[in-house]
Amino acid sequence: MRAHCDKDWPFPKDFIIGSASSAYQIEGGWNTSGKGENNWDWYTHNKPWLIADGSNGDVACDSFYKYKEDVAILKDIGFDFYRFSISWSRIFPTGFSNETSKEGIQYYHDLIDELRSKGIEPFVTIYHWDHPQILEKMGGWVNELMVDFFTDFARLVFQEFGPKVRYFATINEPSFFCFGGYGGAVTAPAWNLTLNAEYLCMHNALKAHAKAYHMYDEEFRSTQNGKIGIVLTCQYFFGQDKNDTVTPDIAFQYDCGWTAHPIFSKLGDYPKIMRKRIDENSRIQGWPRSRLPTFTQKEIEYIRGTADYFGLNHYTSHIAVPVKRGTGEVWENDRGFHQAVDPKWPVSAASWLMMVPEGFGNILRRITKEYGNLPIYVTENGYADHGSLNDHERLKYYYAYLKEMLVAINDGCNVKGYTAWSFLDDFEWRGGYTTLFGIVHVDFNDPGRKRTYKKSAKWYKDLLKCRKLIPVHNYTNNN
Ligand code: GBH
Repeated sequence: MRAHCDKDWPFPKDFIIGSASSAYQIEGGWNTSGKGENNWDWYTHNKPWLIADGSNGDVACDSFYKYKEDVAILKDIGFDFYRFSISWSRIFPTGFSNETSKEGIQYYHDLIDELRSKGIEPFVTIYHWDHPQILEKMGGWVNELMVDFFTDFARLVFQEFGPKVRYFATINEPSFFCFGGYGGAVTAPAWNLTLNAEYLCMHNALKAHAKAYHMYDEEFRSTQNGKIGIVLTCQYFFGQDKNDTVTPDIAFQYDCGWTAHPIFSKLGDYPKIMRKRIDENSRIQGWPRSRLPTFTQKEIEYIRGTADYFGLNHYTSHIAVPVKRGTGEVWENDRGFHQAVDPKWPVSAASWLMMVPEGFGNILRRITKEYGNLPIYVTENGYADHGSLNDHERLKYYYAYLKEMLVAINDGCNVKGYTAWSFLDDFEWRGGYTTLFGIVHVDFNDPGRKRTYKKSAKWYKDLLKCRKLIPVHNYTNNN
Protein backbone atom coordinates (compact mmCIF):
# COMPACT_ATOMS: atom_id res chain seq x y z
CA MET A 1 0.00 0.00 0.00
CA ARG A 2 1.44 3.38 -1.00
CA ALA A 3 1.05 6.28 1.36
CA HIS A 4 -0.84 9.26 -0.05
CA CYS A 5 0.70 12.12 1.86
CA ASP A 6 -1.62 15.09 1.85
CA LYS A 7 0.46 18.00 0.57
CA ASP A 8 -2.01 20.48 2.01
CA TRP A 9 -1.33 19.41 5.58
CA PRO A 10 2.38 19.37 6.34
CA PHE A 11 3.71 19.45 9.90
CA PRO A 12 5.87 22.48 10.64
CA LYS A 13 9.63 22.18 10.39
CA ASP A 14 11.12 21.05 13.74
CA PHE A 15 7.73 19.80 14.93
CA ILE A 16 8.21 16.60 16.94
CA ILE A 17 5.84 13.64 17.06
CA GLY A 18 5.94 10.91 19.67
CA SER A 19 3.92 8.36 21.57
CA ALA A 20 3.43 7.81 25.29
CA SER A 21 2.87 5.44 28.18
CA SER A 22 3.13 5.52 31.97
CA ALA A 23 4.97 3.25 34.37
CA TYR A 24 2.10 1.60 36.23
CA GLN A 25 0.09 1.16 33.04
CA ILE A 26 2.72 -0.88 31.16
CA GLU A 27 5.68 -2.03 33.24
CA GLY A 28 4.37 -4.93 35.32
CA GLY A 29 7.18 -6.41 37.45
CA TRP A 30 5.27 -5.02 40.38
CA ASN A 31 7.23 -6.83 43.10
CA THR A 32 10.47 -7.70 41.32
CA SER A 33 13.93 -6.18 41.39
CA GLY A 34 13.42 -4.58 44.76
CA LYS A 35 10.38 -2.51 43.84
CA GLY A 36 8.27 -1.41 46.80
CA GLU A 37 4.48 -1.37 46.95
CA ASN A 38 2.81 1.69 45.50
CA ASN A 39 -0.66 3.21 45.83
CA TRP A 40 -1.90 1.49 42.66
CA ASP A 41 -0.60 -1.93 43.77
CA TRP A 42 -2.44 -1.45 47.03
CA TYR A 43 -5.59 -0.10 45.44
CA THR A 44 -5.99 -2.79 42.77
CA HIS A 45 -5.08 -5.61 45.17
CA ASN A 46 -7.39 -4.45 47.95
CA LYS A 47 -10.26 -2.87 46.04
CA PRO A 48 -10.45 -4.82 42.79
CA TRP A 49 -14.18 -4.11 42.57
CA LEU A 50 -13.30 -0.51 41.72
CA ILE A 51 -11.59 -1.66 38.50
CA ALA A 52 -13.95 -2.51 35.59
CA ASP A 53 -12.60 -6.07 35.14
CA GLY A 54 -11.09 -6.49 38.60
CA SER A 55 -7.62 -6.47 37.03
CA ASN A 56 -4.37 -4.76 37.96
CA GLY A 57 -0.95 -3.78 36.62
CA ASP A 58 0.99 -6.69 38.15
CA VAL A 59 2.14 -7.80 34.71
CA ALA A 60 0.45 -5.30 32.37
CA CYS A 61 2.47 -5.17 29.12
CA ASP A 62 5.49 -6.63 30.91
CA SER A 63 7.52 -3.70 29.63
CA PHE A 64 9.89 -4.01 32.59
CA TYR A 65 11.24 -7.04 30.74
CA LYS A 66 10.26 -6.18 27.18
CA TYR A 67 11.52 -2.61 26.89
CA LYS A 68 13.95 -3.47 24.09
CA GLU A 69 11.14 -4.80 21.96
CA ASP A 70 9.09 -1.67 22.76
CA VAL A 71 11.92 0.61 21.69
CA ALA A 72 12.44 -1.39 18.50
CA ILE A 73 8.75 -0.85 17.64
CA LEU A 74 8.93 2.87 18.42
CA LYS A 75 11.96 3.08 16.15
CA ASP A 76 10.29 1.12 13.37
CA ILE A 77 7.24 3.39 13.44
CA GLY A 78 9.61 6.31 13.38
CA PHE A 79 8.63 8.37 16.41
CA ASP A 80 10.85 11.30 17.35
CA PHE A 81 10.34 10.88 21.08
CA TYR A 82 8.84 8.57 23.66
CA ARG A 83 7.05 9.90 26.72
CA PHE A 84 7.13 7.51 29.69
CA SER A 85 7.13 7.86 33.47
CA ILE A 86 9.29 6.70 36.36
CA SER A 87 7.89 4.37 39.01
CA TRP A 88 8.63 6.13 42.30
CA SER A 89 8.56 2.95 44.40
CA ARG A 90 10.91 1.20 41.97
CA ILE A 91 13.50 3.87 42.81
CA PHE A 92 12.70 4.35 46.52
CA PRO A 93 11.42 0.91 47.65
CA THR A 94 10.78 2.04 51.23
CA GLY A 95 9.17 5.23 50.00
CA PHE A 96 11.93 7.46 51.33
CA SER A 97 15.13 8.71 49.79
CA ASN A 98 17.54 7.18 52.28
CA GLU A 99 17.33 3.87 50.40
CA THR A 100 17.51 3.53 46.63
CA SER A 101 17.13 0.50 44.41
CA LYS A 102 20.09 0.04 42.08
CA GLU A 103 18.12 -2.30 39.87
CA GLY A 104 15.23 0.12 39.63
CA ILE A 105 17.53 2.96 38.62
CA GLN A 106 19.34 0.70 36.18
CA TYR A 107 16.08 -0.15 34.42
CA TYR A 108 15.51 3.49 33.46
CA HIS A 109 19.15 3.93 32.43
CA ASP A 110 18.76 0.92 30.15
CA LEU A 111 15.49 2.22 28.70
CA ILE A 112 16.89 5.71 28.13
CA ASP A 113 20.13 4.38 26.62
CA GLU A 114 18.19 2.07 24.33
CA LEU A 115 16.02 4.99 23.16
CA ARG A 116 18.97 7.28 22.57
CA SER A 117 20.94 4.63 20.73
CA LYS A 118 18.02 4.50 18.28
CA GLY A 119 17.77 8.29 18.00
CA ILE A 120 14.53 8.53 19.99
CA GLU A 121 14.35 11.39 22.47
CA PRO A 122 13.24 10.36 25.99
CA PHE A 123 10.46 12.60 27.38
CA VAL A 124 10.31 11.81 31.08
CA THR A 125 7.23 12.30 33.24
CA ILE A 126 8.54 12.20 36.78
CA TYR A 127 5.18 11.34 38.35
CA HIS A 128 2.25 9.72 36.59
CA TRP A 129 -0.02 8.84 39.54
CA ASP A 130 1.96 6.04 41.28
CA HIS A 131 3.69 6.80 44.55
CA PRO A 132 4.93 4.59 47.40
CA GLN A 133 1.99 3.27 49.41
CA ILE A 134 3.61 4.39 52.66
CA LEU A 135 3.30 7.99 51.48
CA GLU A 136 -0.35 7.37 50.74
CA LYS A 137 -0.84 6.01 54.26
CA MET A 138 0.59 9.27 55.51
CA GLY A 139 -2.06 11.22 53.68
CA GLY A 140 -0.76 11.19 50.12
CA TRP A 141 -1.10 14.50 48.31
CA VAL A 142 -3.13 15.98 51.15
CA ASN A 143 -0.06 15.83 53.37
CA GLU A 144 2.06 18.93 52.85
CA LEU A 145 5.22 16.85 53.37
CA MET A 146 4.48 15.32 49.97
CA VAL A 147 6.09 18.48 48.58
CA ASP A 148 9.43 17.45 50.08
CA PHE A 149 9.02 13.76 49.32
CA PHE A 150 8.33 14.59 45.69
CA THR A 151 11.32 16.94 45.55
CA ASP A 152 13.59 14.18 46.88
CA PHE A 153 12.34 11.88 44.15
CA ALA A 154 12.71 14.53 41.45
CA ARG A 155 16.25 15.29 42.61
CA LEU A 156 17.29 11.69 42.12
CA VAL A 157 15.65 11.63 38.69
CA PHE A 158 17.56 14.77 37.61
CA GLN A 159 20.85 13.51 39.08
CA GLU A 160 20.66 10.11 37.47
CA PHE A 161 18.88 10.67 34.19
CA GLY A 162 19.06 14.43 33.63
CA PRO A 163 22.30 14.35 31.64
CA LYS A 164 20.52 12.18 29.05
CA VAL A 165 17.07 13.79 29.03
CA ARG A 166 15.98 16.97 27.25
CA TYR A 167 12.29 16.97 28.22
CA PHE A 168 10.92 16.63 31.72
CA ALA A 169 7.35 16.89 32.99
CA THR A 170 6.94 17.02 36.74
CA ILE A 171 3.40 15.77 37.37
CA ASN A 172 0.71 14.31 35.13
CA GLU A 173 -2.73 15.88 35.47
CA PRO A 174 -2.94 16.90 39.13
CA SER A 175 -6.50 18.11 38.56
CA PHE A 176 -7.61 14.59 37.78
CA PHE A 177 -6.06 12.68 40.66
CA CYS A 178 -6.94 15.47 43.09
CA PHE A 179 -10.52 15.76 41.90
CA GLY A 180 -11.16 12.09 41.13
CA GLY A 181 -8.98 10.42 43.77
CA TYR A 182 -9.02 12.65 46.85
CA GLY A 183 -12.22 14.59 46.25
CA GLY A 184 -13.96 11.74 44.46
CA ALA A 185 -13.71 7.98 44.09
CA VAL A 186 -13.08 7.27 40.41
CA THR A 187 -9.35 6.79 40.79
CA ALA A 188 -6.87 5.86 43.55
CA PRO A 189 -6.98 6.49 46.47
CA ALA A 190 -10.78 7.02 46.21
CA TRP A 191 -11.01 9.06 49.40
CA ASN A 192 -14.26 10.69 48.32
CA LEU A 193 -13.78 13.73 50.56
CA THR A 194 -15.54 15.93 48.12
CA LEU A 195 -15.03 19.71 48.08
CA ASN A 196 -12.30 19.50 50.67
CA ALA A 197 -9.49 17.12 49.89
CA GLU A 198 -9.18 17.97 46.18
CA TYR A 199 -8.30 21.58 46.99
CA LEU A 200 -5.69 20.58 49.55
CA CYS A 201 -4.25 18.02 47.13
CA MET A 202 -3.87 20.60 44.35
CA HIS A 203 -2.35 23.12 46.74
CA ASN A 204 0.43 20.66 47.52
CA ALA A 205 0.82 19.40 43.96
CA LEU A 206 1.37 22.98 42.72
CA LYS A 207 3.96 23.60 45.42
CA ALA A 208 5.68 20.31 44.66
CA HIS A 209 5.80 21.10 40.97
CA ALA A 210 7.21 24.57 41.60
CA LYS A 211 9.82 23.28 44.01
CA ALA A 212 11.04 20.68 41.51
CA TYR A 213 11.13 23.34 38.79
CA HIS A 214 13.22 25.71 40.91
CA MET A 215 15.53 22.89 41.89
CA TYR A 216 16.09 22.06 38.21
CA ASP A 217 16.60 25.72 37.44
CA GLU A 218 19.10 26.29 40.20
CA GLU A 219 21.02 23.03 40.32
CA PHE A 220 20.69 21.24 37.00
CA ARG A 221 19.70 23.50 34.14
CA SER A 222 23.12 25.00 33.49
CA THR A 223 24.69 21.59 32.93
CA GLN A 224 21.71 19.62 31.61
CA ASN A 225 20.00 22.24 29.48
CA GLY A 226 16.63 20.52 29.29
CA LYS A 227 13.09 21.81 29.26
CA ILE A 228 10.83 21.21 32.22
CA GLY A 229 7.09 21.71 32.48
CA ILE A 230 3.93 20.12 33.78
CA VAL A 231 1.16 18.12 32.10
CA LEU A 232 -2.41 19.39 32.41
CA THR A 233 -5.67 17.90 31.24
CA CYS A 234 -7.93 20.48 29.63
CA GLN A 235 -11.19 19.73 27.88
CA TYR A 236 -12.98 22.25 25.71
CA PHE A 237 -16.38 23.55 26.82
CA PHE A 238 -19.05 24.79 24.44
CA GLY A 239 -21.97 26.89 25.64
CA GLN A 240 -25.43 25.35 25.67
CA ASP A 241 -26.74 28.56 24.23
CA LYS A 242 -24.51 29.94 21.45
CA ASN A 243 -24.59 33.38 23.06
CA ASP A 244 -23.50 32.09 26.45
CA THR A 245 -19.77 32.70 26.60
CA VAL A 246 -19.76 33.11 30.37
CA THR A 247 -20.48 29.52 31.44
CA PRO A 248 -17.88 27.90 29.12
CA ASP A 249 -15.43 30.44 30.45
CA ILE A 250 -16.14 29.50 34.05
CA ALA A 251 -15.88 25.83 33.12
CA PHE A 252 -12.49 26.46 31.52
CA GLN A 253 -11.26 28.12 34.70
CA TYR A 254 -12.32 25.22 36.93
CA ASP A 255 -11.14 22.48 34.59
CA CYS A 256 -7.91 23.93 33.19
CA GLY A 257 -7.32 27.17 35.09
CA TRP A 258 -7.27 25.49 38.49
CA THR A 259 -3.79 24.16 37.63
CA ALA A 260 -2.84 26.52 34.81
CA HIS A 261 -3.65 29.93 36.30
CA PRO A 262 -1.20 29.66 39.23
CA ILE A 263 1.60 28.62 36.85
CA PHE A 264 0.94 30.22 33.47
CA SER A 265 -1.06 33.42 34.04
CA LYS A 266 0.54 36.85 34.47
CA LEU A 267 -0.81 37.30 37.98
CA GLY A 268 -0.54 33.75 39.25
CA ASP A 269 -2.76 32.25 41.98
CA TYR A 270 -6.07 30.42 41.50
CA PRO A 271 -8.60 31.77 39.00
CA LYS A 272 -10.62 34.63 40.47
CA ILE A 273 -13.92 32.88 39.84
CA MET A 274 -12.85 29.88 41.95
CA ARG A 275 -11.67 32.14 44.76
CA LYS A 276 -14.95 34.03 44.70
CA ARG A 277 -17.36 31.12 44.54
CA ILE A 278 -15.59 28.76 46.93
CA ASP A 279 -15.05 31.57 49.46
CA GLU A 280 -18.72 32.46 49.19
CA ASN A 281 -19.91 28.87 49.51
CA SER A 282 -17.66 28.29 52.50
CA ARG A 283 -19.06 31.40 54.20
CA ILE A 284 -22.68 30.38 53.59
CA GLN A 285 -21.92 26.88 54.89
CA GLY A 286 -20.46 28.29 58.09
CA TRP A 287 -16.82 27.41 57.61
CA PRO A 288 -14.39 29.56 59.59
CA ARG A 289 -12.20 29.87 56.47
CA SER A 290 -12.47 29.08 52.80
CA ARG A 291 -12.24 25.45 51.74
CA LEU A 292 -9.95 26.68 48.95
CA PRO A 293 -6.62 27.25 50.66
CA THR A 294 -4.75 30.50 50.22
CA PHE A 295 -1.26 31.06 48.88
CA THR A 296 0.89 33.76 50.42
CA GLN A 297 2.11 36.43 47.99
CA LYS A 298 5.53 34.81 48.21
CA GLU A 299 4.08 31.44 47.24
CA ILE A 300 2.17 33.00 44.36
CA GLU A 301 5.45 34.41 43.01
CA TYR A 302 7.24 31.13 43.66
CA ILE A 303 4.75 29.13 41.60
CA ARG A 304 4.12 31.62 38.80
CA GLY A 305 6.22 31.06 35.70
CA THR A 306 7.52 27.64 36.68
CA ALA A 307 7.31 25.99 33.27
CA ASP A 308 9.31 26.09 30.06
CA TYR A 309 6.32 24.78 28.12
CA PHE A 310 2.64 23.96 28.53
CA GLY A 311 2.05 20.18 28.47
CA LEU A 312 -1.49 19.57 27.26
CA ASN A 313 -3.46 16.34 27.50
CA HIS A 314 -6.61 16.76 25.49
CA TYR A 315 -9.17 14.12 24.59
CA THR A 316 -12.70 15.47 24.48
CA SER A 317 -15.19 18.31 24.92
CA HIS A 318 -18.38 18.96 26.85
CA ILE A 319 -21.20 21.47 26.96
CA ALA A 320 -21.22 23.64 30.07
CA VAL A 321 -24.75 24.17 31.39
CA PRO A 322 -25.26 26.86 34.04
CA VAL A 323 -27.07 25.83 37.22
CA LYS A 324 -29.30 28.58 38.63
CA ARG A 325 -29.15 29.45 42.30
CA GLY A 326 -31.14 31.78 44.50
CA THR A 327 -29.77 34.53 46.73
CA GLY A 328 -27.93 33.09 49.70
CA GLU A 329 -27.77 29.63 48.14
CA VAL A 330 -24.50 27.86 47.42
CA TRP A 331 -23.05 27.38 43.94
CA GLU A 332 -23.71 23.77 43.04
CA ASN A 333 -20.52 21.75 43.61
CA ASP A 334 -18.70 25.06 44.01
CA ARG A 335 -18.77 25.30 40.22
CA GLY A 336 -22.28 26.30 39.36
CA PHE A 337 -22.43 24.41 36.09
CA HIS A 338 -22.72 20.85 34.97
CA GLN A 339 -21.43 18.98 31.94
CA ALA A 340 -23.66 17.82 29.12
CA VAL A 341 -22.95 16.21 25.78
CA ASP A 342 -24.20 16.72 22.27
CA PRO A 343 -25.92 13.48 21.18
CA LYS A 344 -24.37 13.97 17.72
CA TRP A 345 -20.87 13.42 19.10
CA PRO A 346 -19.59 9.87 18.49
CA VAL A 347 -18.80 8.15 21.81
CA SER A 348 -15.70 5.96 22.23
CA ALA A 349 -15.46 2.73 24.22
CA ALA A 350 -14.71 4.96 27.22
CA SER A 351 -18.01 6.68 27.95
CA TRP A 352 -16.34 9.99 28.90
CA LEU A 353 -14.54 10.31 25.57
CA MET A 354 -16.48 11.76 22.62
CA MET A 355 -14.98 12.60 19.24
CA VAL A 356 -15.16 16.40 18.98
CA PRO A 357 -12.20 17.51 16.85
CA GLU A 358 -13.15 21.20 16.72
CA GLY A 359 -12.79 21.30 20.50
CA PHE A 360 -9.08 20.55 20.10
CA GLY A 361 -8.44 23.59 17.91
CA ASN A 362 -10.57 25.68 20.23
CA ILE A 363 -8.70 24.67 23.39
CA LEU A 364 -5.34 25.37 21.74
CA ARG A 365 -6.51 28.85 20.73
CA ARG A 366 -8.03 29.38 24.17
CA ILE A 367 -4.85 28.42 26.03
CA THR A 368 -2.82 30.68 23.73
CA LYS A 369 -5.20 33.59 24.31
CA GLU A 370 -5.22 33.07 28.06
CA TYR A 371 -1.57 32.33 28.77
CA GLY A 372 0.40 33.73 25.84
CA ASN A 373 2.84 32.19 23.48
CA LEU A 374 4.80 29.73 25.59
CA PRO A 375 5.46 26.54 23.57
CA ILE A 376 2.71 23.95 23.87
CA TYR A 377 3.51 20.26 23.71
CA VAL A 378 0.46 18.08 23.27
CA THR A 379 1.52 15.37 25.69
CA GLU A 380 -1.52 13.09 25.18
CA ASN A 381 -4.32 12.73 22.66
CA GLY A 382 -6.05 9.53 21.59
CA TYR A 383 -9.13 7.37 21.36
CA ALA A 384 -10.47 4.27 23.15
CA ASP A 385 -11.97 1.15 21.60
CA HIS A 386 -12.05 -2.51 22.59
CA GLY A 387 -8.75 -3.45 21.01
CA SER A 388 -9.52 -4.16 17.34
CA LEU A 389 -6.60 -4.31 14.91
CA ASN A 390 -8.77 -2.55 12.36
CA ASP A 391 -9.11 0.55 14.48
CA HIS A 392 -11.05 2.67 12.01
CA GLU A 393 -12.60 4.96 14.59
CA ARG A 394 -9.23 5.72 16.12
CA LEU A 395 -7.85 6.61 12.70
CA LYS A 396 -10.73 8.96 12.02
CA TYR A 397 -10.14 10.55 15.39
CA TYR A 398 -6.40 11.05 14.85
CA TYR A 399 -6.89 12.46 11.37
CA ALA A 400 -9.57 14.92 12.42
CA TYR A 401 -7.79 16.00 15.61
CA LEU A 402 -4.41 16.45 13.94
CA LYS A 403 -6.00 18.53 11.21
CA GLU A 404 -7.56 20.82 13.83
CA MET A 405 -4.18 21.13 15.49
CA LEU A 406 -2.52 22.14 12.21
CA VAL A 407 -5.23 24.76 11.68
CA ALA A 408 -4.57 26.11 15.18
CA ILE A 409 -0.85 26.28 14.42
CA ASN A 410 -1.68 28.28 11.29
CA ASP A 411 -3.74 30.53 13.51
CA GLY A 412 -0.61 31.27 15.51
CA CYS A 413 -0.67 28.71 18.32
CA ASN A 414 2.88 27.82 19.30
CA VAL A 415 2.46 24.03 19.30
CA LYS A 416 5.86 22.35 19.11
CA GLY A 417 5.08 18.68 19.53
CA TYR A 418 2.34 16.07 19.57
CA THR A 419 2.04 12.78 21.43
CA ALA A 420 -0.26 9.91 20.54
CA TRP A 421 -1.74 8.21 23.60
CA SER A 422 -1.11 5.43 23.87
CA PHE A 423 1.78 3.53 22.42
CA LEU A 424 0.58 0.13 23.68
CA ASP A 425 -2.77 -1.15 24.83
CA ASP A 426 -2.31 -0.95 28.58
CA PHE A 427 -3.87 -0.99 32.05
CA GLU A 428 -6.41 1.80 31.74
CA TRP A 429 -6.78 2.65 35.47
CA ARG A 430 -10.36 2.10 36.55
CA GLY A 431 -11.18 0.80 33.05
CA GLY A 432 -8.77 -2.11 33.58
CA TYR A 433 -8.16 -3.80 30.21
CA THR A 434 -11.70 -3.11 28.94
CA THR A 435 -11.04 0.21 27.18
CA LEU A 436 -7.89 0.33 25.10
CA PHE A 437 -6.03 3.28 23.59
CA GLY A 438 -2.99 1.62 21.97
CA ILE A 439 -1.87 2.06 18.39
CA VAL A 440 -0.10 -1.25 19.06
CA HIS A 441 -2.21 -4.18 20.26
CA VAL A 442 -1.03 -6.27 23.21
CA ASP A 443 -2.35 -9.79 23.73
CA PHE A 444 -3.02 -9.87 27.48
CA ASN A 445 -3.93 -13.58 27.31
CA ASP A 446 -0.49 -14.43 25.98
CA PRO A 447 2.19 -14.83 28.67
CA GLY A 448 4.63 -13.35 26.10
CA ARG A 449 2.33 -10.30 25.72
CA LYS A 450 2.68 -10.35 21.95
CA ARG A 451 2.61 -6.90 20.32
CA THR A 452 0.83 -6.42 16.96
CA TYR A 453 0.52 -3.25 14.89
CA LYS A 454 -2.95 -1.86 14.50
CA LYS A 455 -3.93 0.09 11.38
CA SER A 456 -3.22 3.29 13.29
CA ALA A 457 0.39 2.24 13.92
CA LYS A 458 0.85 1.64 10.19
CA TRP A 459 -0.70 5.03 9.48
CA TYR A 460 1.67 6.75 11.92
CA LYS A 461 4.59 4.98 10.29
CA ASP A 462 3.65 6.43 6.90
CA LEU A 463 2.80 9.82 8.37
CA LEU A 464 6.22 10.03 10.03
CA LYS A 465 7.87 9.38 6.68
CA CYS A 466 5.84 12.08 4.89
CA ARG A 467 5.66 14.53 7.77
CA LYS A 468 2.22 15.33 6.39
CA LEU A 469 -1.27 14.19 7.26
CA ILE A 470 -2.45 11.16 5.32
CA PRO A 471 -6.11 10.57 4.44
CA VAL A 472 -7.25 7.48 6.30
CA HIS A 473 -9.58 5.78 3.82
CA ASN A 474 -6.80 3.57 2.44
CA TYR A 475 -6.20 2.22 5.91
CA THR A 476 -9.81 1.71 6.86
CA ASN A 477 -10.55 -0.81 4.13
CA ASN A 478 -10.26 -4.34 5.35
CA ASN A 479 -6.76 -4.92 4.09
C1 GBH B 1 -5.21 10.39 30.71
O1 GBH B 1 -6.00 11.30 31.41
C2 GBH B 1 -4.15 9.76 31.59
O2 GBH B 1 -3.05 10.63 31.74
C3 GBH B 1 -3.68 8.44 31.04
O3 GBH B 1 -2.89 7.76 31.99
C4 GBH B 1 -4.87 7.60 30.63
O4 GBH B 1 -4.50 6.33 30.16
C5 GBH B 1 -5.62 8.36 29.57
O5 GBH B 1 -6.12 9.53 30.16
C6 GBH B 1 -6.84 7.65 29.00
O6 GBH B 1 -7.82 7.51 29.96
O7 GBH B 1 -13.32 7.98 35.29
O8 GBH B 1 -15.35 8.42 34.10
O9 GBH B 1 -14.65 9.93 35.84
C7 GBH B 1 -6.97 11.94 30.60
C8 GBH B 1 -7.96 12.73 31.38
C9 GBH B 1 -9.60 12.72 33.02
C10 GBH B 1 -9.67 11.07 31.33
C11 GBH B 1 -10.58 11.94 33.79
C12 GBH B 1 -10.59 10.24 32.14
C13 GBH B 1 -12.08 10.21 33.96
C14 GBH B 1 -13.46 9.96 33.56
N1 GBH B 1 -8.82 11.90 32.15
N2 GBH B 1 -11.38 11.05 33.02
S1 GBH B 1 -14.24 9.01 34.79
